Amino acid sequence: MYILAVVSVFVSLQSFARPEPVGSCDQRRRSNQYLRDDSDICGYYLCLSKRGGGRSPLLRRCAPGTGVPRDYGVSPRHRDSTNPCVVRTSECLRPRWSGWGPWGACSVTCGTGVQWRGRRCIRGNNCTGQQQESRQCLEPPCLVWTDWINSDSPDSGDGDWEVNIVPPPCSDNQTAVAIECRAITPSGERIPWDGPGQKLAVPCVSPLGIGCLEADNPPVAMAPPGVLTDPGFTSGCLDYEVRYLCPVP
Ligand SMILES: [Ca+2]
Repeated sequence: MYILAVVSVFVSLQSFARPEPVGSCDQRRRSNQYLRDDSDICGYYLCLSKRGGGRSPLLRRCAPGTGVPRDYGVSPRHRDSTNPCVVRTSECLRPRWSGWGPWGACSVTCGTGVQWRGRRCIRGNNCTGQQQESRQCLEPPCLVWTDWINSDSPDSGDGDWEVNIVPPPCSDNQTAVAIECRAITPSGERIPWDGPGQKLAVPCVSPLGIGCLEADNPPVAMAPPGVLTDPGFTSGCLDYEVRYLCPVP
């Protein structure tokens, strides 16, 4: 989980919200062109020619104590060919955080985990406060199999009933999402519950269980002495056991 959390932080740090220029560079212009920073009045974008042709915006910072008018690029009184750092402002002297980036991936794929997001100091390097923050995230519940449960035996004389397990197999009253059943032969071998010759009163269904009435099936020829409680009766039920797939709260 720790490794996943670190990866999550890394992903988050890679996705900081970045300022964007307002508008785009005019590719045909030869004179200077400045674009406003959409998130900060203390910086701007200068359209510079790229090697190989074309012009692209590059972020520049205003001199300390000067800033860009908030209506730069919007009001016609500001021409986009003159340096926009024409306002004197103390705001551009103080360190400042960027906005928070998006939340990173949850540290787990099921159950309760943690996710992170980050921000960066976009003015100076003395921003106070946390660069990252975390929160709890909830993914679909984790699922885990119980141990195999065998709460009844054909020895009891009424067949084998692995239904309505007490106490309930899943903790905190969670409902099992799946069940598996298997049969145990008198020799101890585990075989599929739906093998030939096994007629069941309750087939393997979730969350009920599995049940076999003692008179349902023909006698079990391989039953060893002592398996049957009534000397006059020959049960055909094998001994079943069940396990449940439970959500983990
Ligand atoms: Ca059983």
